[in-house]
Amino acid sequence: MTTMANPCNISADLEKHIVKEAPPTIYYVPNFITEAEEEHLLQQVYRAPKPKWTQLSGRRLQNWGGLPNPKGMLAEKLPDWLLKYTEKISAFGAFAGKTANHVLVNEYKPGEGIMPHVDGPLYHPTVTTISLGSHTLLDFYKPVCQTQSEIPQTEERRYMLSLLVQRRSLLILQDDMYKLYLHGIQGVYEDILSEHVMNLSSTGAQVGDTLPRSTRVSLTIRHVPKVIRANLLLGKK
Ligand SMILES: O=C(O)CCC(=O)C(=O)O
Repeated sequence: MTTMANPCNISADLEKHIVKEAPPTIYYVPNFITEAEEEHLLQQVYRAPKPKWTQLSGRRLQNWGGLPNPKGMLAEKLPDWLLKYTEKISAFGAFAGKTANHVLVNEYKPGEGIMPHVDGPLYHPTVTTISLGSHTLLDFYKPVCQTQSEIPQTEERRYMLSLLVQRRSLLILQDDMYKLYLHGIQGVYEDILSEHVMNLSSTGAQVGDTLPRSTRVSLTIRHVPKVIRANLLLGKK
């Protein structure tokens, strides 16, 4: 992909990668990075000291750029190996002219996942993800409807669609796919592709394929609007 001139609008390059079969708006860019870049990024992730990792049930993570919270993120400088990608993705207009300033690194072993959730108001309403090491299947769900109380609103009933997120790809979620619908990853060892996987035409995979999972590392790249700079706290300009 070539970079665009005006980072305030989504680039024409990116428009080509809209997943038209899904509600607005999903961009899926296969092979966004090369194998060499993937290897380099994985090396950098695993080079981080042990205390950088936070172990959760079902995954572990690293926070880069600061810890977002409702009062504002105490911003830390991103390392160069991440800056290269936050700047590149921001230049496509993914954050409406702003530059991404936060990266969450998630590591999922086969059998691990993340519960359905929305990313919420701490972030500019766009999430961009580079995947390393393995594919995953990202599932989307309708929110619980407050007015329909008679029918049990199970996860199964609220399930809407899935995306095959391949290693080295870039995924961008905006609009309703960010704000309204929940996303999650089942903790399974393999994925069997169904007709509910909406981006198959850009993956080379087919309905019925069984894809065993390996360890996946995702770089979740976002913009946190409310930041407190460390030097302000120290009274420096
Ligand atoms: O690993 C992913 O692709 C999803 C991560 C995610 O949803 C999150 O960290 O909130």
